[in-house]
Parts: sequence; C-alpha cells; structure tokens
Amino acid sequence: MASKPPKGDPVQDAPKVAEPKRSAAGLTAIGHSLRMAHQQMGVKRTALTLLSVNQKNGFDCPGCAWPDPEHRHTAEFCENGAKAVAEEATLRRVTPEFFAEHTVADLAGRSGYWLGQQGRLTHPVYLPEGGDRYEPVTWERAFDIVAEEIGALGSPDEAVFYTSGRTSNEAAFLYQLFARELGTNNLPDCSNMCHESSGSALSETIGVGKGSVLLEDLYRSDLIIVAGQNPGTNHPRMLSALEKAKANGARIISVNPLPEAGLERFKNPQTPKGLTTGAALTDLFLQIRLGGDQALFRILNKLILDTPGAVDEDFVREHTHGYEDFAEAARAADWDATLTATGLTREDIEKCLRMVLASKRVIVCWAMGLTQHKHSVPMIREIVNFLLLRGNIGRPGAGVCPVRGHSNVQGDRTMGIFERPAEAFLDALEKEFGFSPPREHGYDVVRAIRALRDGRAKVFFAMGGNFVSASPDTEVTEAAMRRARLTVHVSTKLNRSHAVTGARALILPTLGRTERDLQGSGEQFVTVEDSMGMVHASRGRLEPASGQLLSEPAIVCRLARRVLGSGSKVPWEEFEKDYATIRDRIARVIPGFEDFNARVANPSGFTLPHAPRDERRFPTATGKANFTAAPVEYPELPKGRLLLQTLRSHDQYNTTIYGLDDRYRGITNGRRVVLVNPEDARELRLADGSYVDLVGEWKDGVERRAPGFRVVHYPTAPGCAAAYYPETNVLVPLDATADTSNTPASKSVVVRLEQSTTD
Ligand SMILES: Nc1nc2c(c(=O)[nH]1)N[C@H]1C(S)=C(S)[C@@H](COP(=O)(O)OP(=O)(O)OC[C@H]3O[C@@H](n4cnc5c(=O)[nH]c(N)nc54)[C@H](O)[C@@H]3O)O[C@H]1N2
Ligand SMILES: Nc1nc2c(c(=O)[nH]1)N[C@H]1C(S)=C(S)[C@@H](COP(=O)(O)OP(=O)(O)OC[C@H]3O[C@@H](n4cnc5c(=O)[nH]c(N)nc54)[C@H](O)[C@@H]3O)O[C@H]1N2
Ligand SMILES: [Mo]
Repeated sequence: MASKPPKGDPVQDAPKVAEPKRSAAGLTAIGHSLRMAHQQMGVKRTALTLLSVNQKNGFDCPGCAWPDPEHRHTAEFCENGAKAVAEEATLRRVTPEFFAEHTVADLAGRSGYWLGQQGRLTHPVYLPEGGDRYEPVTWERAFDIVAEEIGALGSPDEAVFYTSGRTSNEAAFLYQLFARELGTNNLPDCSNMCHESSGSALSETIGVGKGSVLLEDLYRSDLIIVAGQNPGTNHPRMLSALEKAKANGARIISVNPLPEAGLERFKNPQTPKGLTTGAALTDLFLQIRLGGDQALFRILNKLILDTPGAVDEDFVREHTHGYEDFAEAARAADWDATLTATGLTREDIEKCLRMVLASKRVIVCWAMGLTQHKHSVPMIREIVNFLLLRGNIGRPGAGVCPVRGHSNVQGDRTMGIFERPAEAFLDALEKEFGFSPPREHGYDVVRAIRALRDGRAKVFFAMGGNFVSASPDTEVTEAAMRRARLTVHVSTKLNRSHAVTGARALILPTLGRTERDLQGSGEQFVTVEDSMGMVHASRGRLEPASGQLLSEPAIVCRLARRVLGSGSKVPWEEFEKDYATIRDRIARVIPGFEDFNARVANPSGFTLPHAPRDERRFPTATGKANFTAAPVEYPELPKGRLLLQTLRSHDQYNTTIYGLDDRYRGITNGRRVVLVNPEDARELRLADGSYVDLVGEWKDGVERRAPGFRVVHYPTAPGCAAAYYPETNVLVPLDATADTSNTPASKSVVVRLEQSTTD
C-alpha cells in the first residue's frame, strides 16, 4: 500500500499526544537543532557549518526562502534551518554497497524517514531494465543511457524535466536552456504545487507574479495580516521580523484554522530576553474555516466601501482598472454566507475592520493555506482588491507578501523554469543563443503525471526533489512513473522517487549548498533569489560528500553535450568551467540582471526591480492594477464529513522527514495522526486515541484510503481536520486542482473517518 510502510520498516509510528505549545523557538529550539546536528555531523563540523549559514561569504540556508536581514546576527539560522543543514552535511553515506544489499523492492517498502536517514548518495547508480537493484555506473555511461532514451523518443515533448526549488540560478538557467534547445517546454516544477496560485493571481492583477514588499516594509508596517501560513515551523526567521515590526508599532492579525504556536508567542533565540520570556505576536486571531478567506476579504472590502473616506480614491483613479465591477460585486456580499464560509463571528470581523481602518500601511503575508484550494486564485485576487482599495501597493510599509517555500524556488522561475514561458523571454533566448526555442506550452506537474500515465511522456528527469511523494494521488502518480521508459534523479539524498522507477532508472548524486564546488577555472559560487527578490551569492565550504559528485551545472553541461552533440549552439564546456560565463549570459537574457557578475560581488547582493513596488507601475494587460470581481466560493461539506488539510509537522522539510515529533502541536513519536475538533469528534463518536482510516470522497467516485491514523482532539476550526503530508497525498485527487493555476487542492480534501481496518 502506497501510503503505509510495511511492518518490516524499523520506523515505529506510535504517536503520543500532549497539550499544544503556546510559544515557538526559545532555548528548547536551540537544544533540538543542536542535538539533531550533532547526530548527523558531529560536534566540530556542526560548529563550523552552522556558523557560515546565511553569512556574507557563506552559503545560503537550504531551509526556506525568507530573506536575510542586512545586519546579520552570528547565528542567522533557526532550528529548522539547522536541521536542513544537518540533513545535507550529514556524515552518513549511501554507497554502491548499500545498493547491492537493498533491492529496489526493499527500498520501496521503507518509509521516507528511513530512506532519508541513510545519508548522502556517493556514486551514480543505474537500474537496468529487468534488474532488481541499482548498480554503480560511470558518469559517461549514465549520460549515454539518457541520450539513448531521449534519442529514441518520437518527439522531445515526450520528455519531462522537473525542478525542485533548491537548484541555483546558474543550474536552473542551464537546465531550461538544455530543455529548450532540445525542443520542449516541459519544465514542471515544485512551484506548480506551491505558489503557482500566487503567481497567477498577482501577474494578472499587478503585472508581476512576485511579492511587492522588502524586509524594511515589514518593519515600517502598521498592520500585518498573516493568512494561511505557519511561520513558527516553516519560516522561523520571519518571527524575528514580525517581532521587530511589533516593536516599531505594528499590529498582527493571524488568519488560520489552527492556533499556531509561533504566531501566538515568540521567544527570540537571538536575544537574551527573548530566550526566556518572549513576546506575544498576534493581536487578533481569526480562526477561519478552511477555504473561507475569499469570503472574509470580500466582506472586509464591502465594509471598507461602506465607510465614508476609507477608499484611497486618488490611487484608485490614477492606478487601477475594473473598480466599478468589483465594487458592485463587493457591495453584494452577504453576512449569512460570510459567516457560514468563514465560521467567524460578526464581532471578530468588525474588530478586524477597525484595525484595518486604523492602519495606513497594511501588508498581507500568505503561504500554502491560501494557494492550495480550488478557488485559490480568486481568493488571492480578493486580497489584492483589499490592498488596492486603500492604496496599499507600491508604497513603503505596505503590499503583497507571498512567502515562498524552497530557498531558490523564486529564482528558478526567474531563470525560466516554467512550462508557460513568456514570449519576450523566448525571444531573448533566441537572440542570445541563435536557436529557435519551442513556443508551444509544456506540461506542469499535474499534466506531466497525466502524460506519463497515458504513455505520452516516456522520459522523466528530475533536478532535485521527490516527485512521487510530493505529487498528489500517490497511487496514480506511482503507476504513471512506472510506465516511463527511463526515470532520472539528480539528488543529494535517497527518497521514494528512487524506488518507484521507469523500466530503466538512474540516480545522479550531486553537490549540496554546503559543499565546495571546484571547476576548471577554480572554486565557484552560485546565486539564489529570496522571497523578496534579493539576489546574492552562495558559497559552499565543506568537502563534498564523495569524490564522485558532480555539481548541478556540470551535470547539465555534460548531459547537454552528450545529448545535443556538436549541433548545439551553446558553449557548454565553457559554462561548466566557469560559472561567471553563465552569469554573463543571464545578464543579457533576463531583465534586472544587467552587470550580474559585478553586482553579485557585493556581499549583500542586489534587489531585482519590481515595477509596482518601485514606481507604482503595473505592467498588466490594461497597464493598470486590475480589480477583479469573481463570485465568492467556499468548500461544501456533506454531512458527517470533514474537510482535511494536508500540512507540515515541525520535523520535516516537505517529503524529507527529520524526526517523528511535531513539538509545538504537542505530538511526538509518530506522524499518522489526524487533528479533529473535539465537537466534531463527539458528533462522529471518535474518541481521542482511537484509530481511523481517512477515506477521500470526490466526484470521480474512486475510493482513496489512508489507513491507520490516530485521532487527536485538537482546537482546529469546526469541520476542518488536519494531517501530515506526504502520508496523506494518496487522498488528493490528481484532477482536484485550483482553477487557472492547476495547483493540487491539498488544503481541501473531503474525507470520512472510518474505524480503522488495520491494527
Ligand atoms: N521546516 C520547514 N520549513 C519549510 C518547509 C518544510 O516542510 N519544513 N517547506 C517549505 C515550503 S516548500 C513551503 S511552500 C513553505 C510552506 O509553509 P506553510 O504554508 O506555512 O506550510 P503548511 O504546513 O502547509 O501550512 C499551512 C498553514 O496554513 C493554514 N491553513 C490551511 N488552510 C488554510 C485556509 O484555508 N485558510 C487559512 N487562512 N489558513 C489555512 C494551516 O493551518 C497552516 O498553518 O515552507 C517552507 N519552509
Ligand atoms: N499534500 C500535499 N502535497 C504537497 C504539499 C502540501 O502542502 N500538501 N506541498 C507542495 C509544495 S509547497 C512543494 S514545494 C512540493 C515539494 O516537492 P519537492 O521539491 O519535489 O520535494 P522535496 O521533499 O523538497 O525534495 C526533497 C529531495 O530533494 C533532494 N535534494 C535536496 N537538496 C538538493 C540539492 O541541493 N540538489 C538536488 N539536486 N537535490 C536535492 C533530496 O534528494 C531530497 O530527497 O510538495 C508539494 N506537495
Ligand atoms: Mo513549496
């Protein structure tokens, strides 16, 4: 069964439950991060490595995309950053001997946690057709195999090139260049499952698919609304920024079905006072129902419209389009529907309104709680409406702040990792390199899975990530992957995608962020872009995990030379030898990167231009910021069912499981838990500690089941349950995606809970 490790797995999932915590970070967090780092790296390496995270001349933390403050604290990392580093800098190794001992079937029976704990991959390995285990292979032979399979395709569009968001700008630029010279735009990425809804909503409304605030804006804001995000776990350094904003007088509203510890109270581990007492962060907690945010912002917009003098009329007149239609739709917002959709009280919403009206500068931050619903794109557009109404875009202390996930996911997009590239980008590539890139759009993640499932794609190549575990509908995705002729993974660590393969498979081991990258012209660095459009260098210091590793840029260059042969117009050899030559080309192709090499020499890096933020210019189809007027939607819940969100515990990085605890939520020693509101539990007769199967219900009638979850009575919003990803991905239907962005709706899965049939 795809969703449950078999009995032989040494990982025992036996959750214990205590009261959830009311504050995040502090001394306990430091203790946890050091313990995990010592286990993986030893004491000396821990000290050396953690001191160079996010320092000038150090490496960019592979944890999250939150920006670095200008004045860096010597410990500019957080508990979860330290875990991400320890995971990569571990001294444990997965060698050819390991693969000789473990068949692929054996690996497929292990938990993701166990696989990750085995350590760093040391050698390229190959699973031949009909073989039962991976065997060592030379890099030359590995590239020959990829070339053979690509050469055998009817069209380059039968190949898919996936990217996860840790890939550097340099590697990403080369990777998309290779795919496009080969002739395909099949460049799905983790963004398709992540902030695609933000990108879709923002490009249409403000003309740039990225956030419009810098760290300084947070410090200057009067009101910060954090909706659908759990920064205490997923962006811990954001809490320091919120703390600073509060010290400067900002107020904070958090909108979430769960009371998340970090948002309630924060103990800053970087200040002596913070270690012990900590500060309350949230001024108002709106415990919203899953998917209710569009309705919330719609009624706020109506209330603003109804308040004399509340609308910034000059801004609206000068900079926006579509106001009349929007205002008509907003005025029609209705209290009954709003209260049903949000589960909030009228008093709560009116309190929120008063805080909004009292604030000149407002920022809205969000993450996966808003992007992974069917109606995510109109939901985020409603937030844009909300900000536009009072002129809160394009001035200091105000704006949109989608908080990105992977440390370079935003940079990868900027570099052209996108299945629907802009014409201007393709024109620039054509002009620079002299080949004609394909113009037809490629597959995103969901479409790539369908193409593999239906035999329209036959080669799957991944630059990082763990595609089969991160994708929805695990059983469908795994079956799709098994139909491929060839699956290839450029990886640092073992994961489930290596065990669910095509007829032939390759694992190509690569350098991580923390490691020294030596090429023909000497030591190299790479660059990354954070969540706020700041670009800076990242330089690894550690000895590579094995002498056999190639860097991601080197892998792409060698692969491209082998596959494209002498007909290629791109100087791959030169690029591999000296990454500065890649940056020279990026500078000529991508706006904002002029003089790239010179500017990135500045240790703080540089900020990419953002027209709405910098000049209140909105490069949309209308040339103005667009108000939009979509009907309000919210998930419908049949009686006796719960709406399930699939989210992260405190001890994981996406599909990488660091440990079995979710400390802030009071859960230890297990991950197969489902958080249920005590009222719902009473109605459904589900005792705390009982075991249930989660059974997905969707209009296709297919039964999707995740067996053996311990029920935890938890103060989540009524009707709204929560359980961890990726164990529950088996429940997310492939076709249940957000309109427009096509992002899997992982935060709204209708389930029924059945008495467990296992255990
Ligand atoms: N340590 C660590 N750091 C990470 C990651 C990790 O796995 N571990 N992952 C990285 C990545 S790729 C990403 S994208 C980010 C993810 O960062 P988050 O988006 O914070 O991650 P999730 O755990 O999915 O949490 C979703 C949050 O939204 C809330 N929520 C869910 N549905 C709704 C809704 O309908 N409305 C509202 N208002 N709230 C809702 C949930 O209760 C939860 O607090 O973190 C990045 N950083
Ligand atoms: N149900 C559900 N599904 C989700 C989500 C959800 O909230 N709920 N969230 C979605 C989101 S936001 C995202 S971003 C995706 C994540 O999807 P992915 O990015 O595909 O998944 P990760 O788990 O981050 O990938 C981990 C693997 O990356 C490899 N790796 C780590 N560092 C490097 C490196 O430097 N180079 C290379 N080449 N490889 C490296 C390691 O082998 C590791 O096993 O999952 C999505 N799936
Ligand atoms: Mo993400």
